[in-house]
Amino acid sequence: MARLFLLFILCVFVVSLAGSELVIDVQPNVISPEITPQLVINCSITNNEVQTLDLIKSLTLSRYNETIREFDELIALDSLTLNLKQFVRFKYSQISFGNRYITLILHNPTQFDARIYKCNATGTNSEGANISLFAKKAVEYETNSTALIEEIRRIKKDENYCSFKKDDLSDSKQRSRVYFSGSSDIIKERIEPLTLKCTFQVLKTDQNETSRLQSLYILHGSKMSYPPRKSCRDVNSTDERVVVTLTSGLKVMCDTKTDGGGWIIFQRRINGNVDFYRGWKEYRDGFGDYNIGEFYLGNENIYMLTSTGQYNLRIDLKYKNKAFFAQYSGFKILSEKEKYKLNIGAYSGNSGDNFSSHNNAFFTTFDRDNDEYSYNCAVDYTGAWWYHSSCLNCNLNGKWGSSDFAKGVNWYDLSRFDSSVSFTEMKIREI
Ligand SMILES: [Ca+2]
Repeated sequence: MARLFLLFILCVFVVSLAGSELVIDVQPNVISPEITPQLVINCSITNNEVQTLDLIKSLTLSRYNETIREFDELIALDSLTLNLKQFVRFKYSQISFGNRYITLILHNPTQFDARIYKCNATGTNSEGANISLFAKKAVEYETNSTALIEEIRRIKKDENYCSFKKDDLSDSKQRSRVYFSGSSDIIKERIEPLTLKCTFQVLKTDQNETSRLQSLYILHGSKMSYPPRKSCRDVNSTDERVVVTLTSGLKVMCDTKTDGGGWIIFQRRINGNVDFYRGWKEYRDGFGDYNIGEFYLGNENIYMLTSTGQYNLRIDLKYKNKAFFAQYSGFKILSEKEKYKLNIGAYSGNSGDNFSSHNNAFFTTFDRDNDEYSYNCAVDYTGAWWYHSSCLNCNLNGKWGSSDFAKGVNWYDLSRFDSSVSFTEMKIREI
C-alpha cells in the first residue's frame, strides 16, 4: 500500500514537471486595422513545480525591432519584489502581473504592433545555478480592405443589422426587444476613418434588465467616401504630412504643403533609422515605418498608381541644411515583368538634373542585377535603384550618411559622390 502511494506521488510529480513551462500567448495572432479591438500578450510560467527554475527572479516581455534587428524590452518584472518596470509607454494599454505572469493588452493595435514578442524568465535551479528561459510568438498583420468594404455595404443595406438572427435567441429572448446603440467618434479627422461601436442589448420583458451580448468595431462608410480618396489630391489637412488610406486600400503618406500639396510620397529618408539596403522582394512590396518616418512604398504600388493615371515626380532634398528640389513632368514605372523600368519626362528645379540619365533604366537590387554595368551596381554602391550602364548620377536609396565613393545618399550636383544628402522625399502627384 505504501509502495503504491509512493508510486502515485511519483506519478503526480512527473506529470507536474512535464506540464511546467514558460509560455507566451498572443490573442489574436493576426490583427487587422480598425477591426481588432485589442491585442493581448500573455507571458507566464504555467506551473509551480518548475523543474529548471527553482526560484524565479524575473520575467521580461520584449518585442522585435526590425530597424535595429534586436528585441526592445517593453516590461520587466522582478518576480521576488513584484517591482515592475515599463520601458515603453503605449497610448492605450493595460498591464497586469503576478509572480509568474505579465499580461499586456494593447487596445486598437496597429500595424506597428504586429511583431515578434518574446518572453524571458530568469532564475536559479535547485543547485543554485542561473537559468534563463525564453519563448517567442509572432503577431501578423492583415489589411483586408475588401472584407471591410463588403461589411460596410452590408450594414448600409441592412438597417436591421444590429438585430439578431432568430436562431441566436432563445424563446424568451425572442419575445424581447432588441435595442441597438451606436456611437461614432472621429478618431483623427481625415486620417482615420470613423469607427462605429455597435452594441447589442437585450431587454428582457419579464425582468427589467439589459444584458450586453456583443460589441463590434466596424468602419463607418459614409464620411469616408465623401470625397472618395483616390489620391493625396483628395486630402485636405493642416498637417504638412498625413498618413491616409486611399479608397484602393493602400496606406500612404501625403505631402499636403509643398507646391500646393497633393503629393503621394513613395520614398522618404529623414534620419537613417531604416535600413535601405534590401533585396528585390522588399523593394517590390515596400518597407519602413510611417511612425519612424522612413519608408519605401514599394515598386508594385508605384507601378499600380502610375499605370492608372498621369503623374509628375518631385524629389525634395536637403544638403547642408539647404532645401533643393527636382521635378519631372511625367513619371511612371513599368511592371515587375518589365523590371520596373523608369520613365520620366523633362526636368525643372534647382537641385541640378541628376536623374534624367537614369531614364529607361531597369530597377536593380543586390539580389537582382538588371543594370547594364558589368558588375551589380546595387552591390558596388550599397543601394537599390534604376542604375544605368555606368551605374549612377544619384543614389537616393544608398547608405545613409556615407562618404564612401558613390555608396551614400548621393545627388551628384549637391553632394558629389563623397557625401550624402540629409533628407530625401520622392513624391508623385496626379496631373
Ligand atoms: Ca550588371
